[in-house]
Amino acid sequence: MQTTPAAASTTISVRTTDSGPVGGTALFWGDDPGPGDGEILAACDKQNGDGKIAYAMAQWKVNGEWQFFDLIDEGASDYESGCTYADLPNIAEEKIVYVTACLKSGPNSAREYCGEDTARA
Ligand SMILES: [Ca+2]
Ligand SMILES: [Ca+2]
Repeated sequence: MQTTPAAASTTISVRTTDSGPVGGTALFWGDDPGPGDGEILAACDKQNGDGKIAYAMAQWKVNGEWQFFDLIDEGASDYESGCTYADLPNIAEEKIVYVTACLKSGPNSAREYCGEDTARA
């Protein structure tokens, strides 16, 4: 894991590291635009027909223990680009969250082309 940056943003977009047009992104909102200030994670499949789906993961620590949440965006079997969103379990405000964006060949396939960045809950 990286060291904690001095000032991470509350809203970030993380790109997968594949070459050419980006295959996928992970989005994180540290403050839900709706009621409350909860956190939202999204995976976005940005490329139709490339045989890859998007994977997003968020990790943060509670009392020294790593917490973990992930989701995939299958892009309607890879024929439609878009995003899949999920409300995250409550994360303490200002907590640093590590957000990872990867591609996969299928829901149970290995993670590929992973990019990572940090945000604030
Ligand atoms: Ca928040
Ligand atoms: Ca795709």
